[in-house]
Amino acid sequence: MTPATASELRDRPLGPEARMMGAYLTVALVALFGGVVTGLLQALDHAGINLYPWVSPFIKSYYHGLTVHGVLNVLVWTTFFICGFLPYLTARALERPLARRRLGWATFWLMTAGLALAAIPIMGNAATVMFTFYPPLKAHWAFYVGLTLVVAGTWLVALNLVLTYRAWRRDHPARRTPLPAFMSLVAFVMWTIASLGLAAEMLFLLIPWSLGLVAGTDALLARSLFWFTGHPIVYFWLLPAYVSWYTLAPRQAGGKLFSDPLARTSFLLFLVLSTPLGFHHQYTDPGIHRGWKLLHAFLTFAVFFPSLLTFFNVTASLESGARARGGKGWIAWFGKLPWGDPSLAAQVLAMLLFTLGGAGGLINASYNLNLVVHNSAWIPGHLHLTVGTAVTLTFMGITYWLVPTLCGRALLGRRLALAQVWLWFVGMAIFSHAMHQLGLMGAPRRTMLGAAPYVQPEWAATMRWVGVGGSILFVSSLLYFVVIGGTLLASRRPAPAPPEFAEALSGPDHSPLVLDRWRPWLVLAAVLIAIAYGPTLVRLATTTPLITPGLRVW
Ligand code: HAS
Ligand code: CU
Repeated sequence: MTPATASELRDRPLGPEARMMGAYLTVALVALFGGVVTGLLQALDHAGINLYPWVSPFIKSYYHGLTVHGVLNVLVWTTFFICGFLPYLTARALERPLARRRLGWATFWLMTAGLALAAIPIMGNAATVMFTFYPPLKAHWAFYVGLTLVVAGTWLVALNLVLTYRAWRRDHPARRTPLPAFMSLVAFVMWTIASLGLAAEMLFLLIPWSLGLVAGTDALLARSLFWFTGHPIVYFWLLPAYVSWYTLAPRQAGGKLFSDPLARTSFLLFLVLSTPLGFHHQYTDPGIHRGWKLLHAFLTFAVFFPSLLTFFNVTASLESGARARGGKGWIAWFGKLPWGDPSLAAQVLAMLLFTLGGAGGLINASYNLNLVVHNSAWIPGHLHLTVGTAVTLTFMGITYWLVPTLCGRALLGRRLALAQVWLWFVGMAIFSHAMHQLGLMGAPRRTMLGAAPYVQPEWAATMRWVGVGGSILFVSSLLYFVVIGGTLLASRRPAPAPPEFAEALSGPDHSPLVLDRWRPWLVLAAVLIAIAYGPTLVRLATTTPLITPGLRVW
């Protein structure tokens, strides 16, 4: 079969890659819906409104709802969106279909089956362990097995991307990999390395334990393996948003990508630096030497750098667009961005809040300051600016061109979509500010504060703002589903062409060849991981007795 050309792929909205994207997106959107509904209940609890008795046939407790919220939003919405989106963009960028289409569909069904398996105990309140599932909290085995199947599915997506890239490379031995395909590959290769920790935790600890094959487990070893994956997973969510910020948003803004080589550099730094720093989630855990924790702190500061490169490069790219549209001055150009386009507005607003979330990340990463914020409401404040806005609002913005492209109908309700993205921005600013502040006042995270006897009088006003912000976010989500649903069901106008990939002011041919090589970066990543994790993981794995019994506290 001859590969389809880019224009064929584009003009054939329901081509195979697009259909697969549509399938993943459907699951992702259903998950997001469940996630935002449970989120509202939590925010209202903090404002003193307890709706849990009303939903008790479905949601048995605050902690049951929190598990549903976390799993659906950060694990399912993100992962399913990404597994559809990056292969779809890669096929467009390489101007060829995925190497193994049937493998692609088998992967989708494997992941969906895994999700369904995990959903049974989650909905049945037999896996109320939150999205981090720290033992000794113990879930039903189907929860662990189901999530493991989802992770195995992501590896098959990676395999398909690598095979597609290799076939393209055979046909184009001398060309630089097109940027969107290169970035998608980096994201999936990084994730494949990073997910080994979670796979080990599932296969050697949690699955045998939940099946009763071993008597006990160990919290520290499990947490260490979890965070081996749990930190880099945040970049697995973030990098696809970056792909859009680098390769599509500049064009949507009417400009060009400032520097292609700098963009590649940033992604290669993520490949090398994303994994060896998970101890920044475990500064307070006993049993890990503080020297290793300090090393992970320094490496966390290092992985901050590729995001700074992104800040610079993306801002310069947006600026080129705004100036081409008549923008002037040092700052005033910002107003000349095409703010009437909900897809771009969503992404730029996501960037603005992410700037604050990134600064907060640096505070979390600082070994000593972490003691002030760890396990406090500050941390959910941080994660809602990052995965809850940088990623989620960007993905929503992407769907504002993607859904029309997939269904062939123009977006219905552009103004409603604009209201939606601004409401998300405002709602999240209020919500996350209140959460950060509560954390600094000492309020714990992951707690039904509405029922806590130790709530301090000075928390009360801020807790109400959590409810206000959460309610605005919920309204924004409803508008989002109205716009998407309306487009699918009621739009009668044909869809405009999807955004083209941005050209670069400084293009790929300016980049040194080493930026299109894989081996040196993979070796460097492996060496850093071995140094940062090797001694601790070997010691824990060889000396830890697996004797802790499971707990079910819900
Ligand atoms: Fe984080 C905890 C440190 C980024 C998600 N993080 C979490 C948790 C989650 C999460 C879910 O070191 C909670 C986990 C749990 O349940 O326990 N995080 C960081 C650092 C970064 C960071 C240093 N986090 C993320 C991203 C996430 C995410 C991204 C999801 C997608 N985080 C931590 C630490 C903890 C933590 C500790 C543990 C805390 C504890 O004690 O438990 C950095 O990667 C951030 C870098 C970001 C920047 C911003 C760059 C800005 C850009 C926008 C450009 C803007 C433009 C607009 C162009 C440097 C790229 C124009 C703007 C103009 C102003 C003109
Ligand atoms: Cu982290």
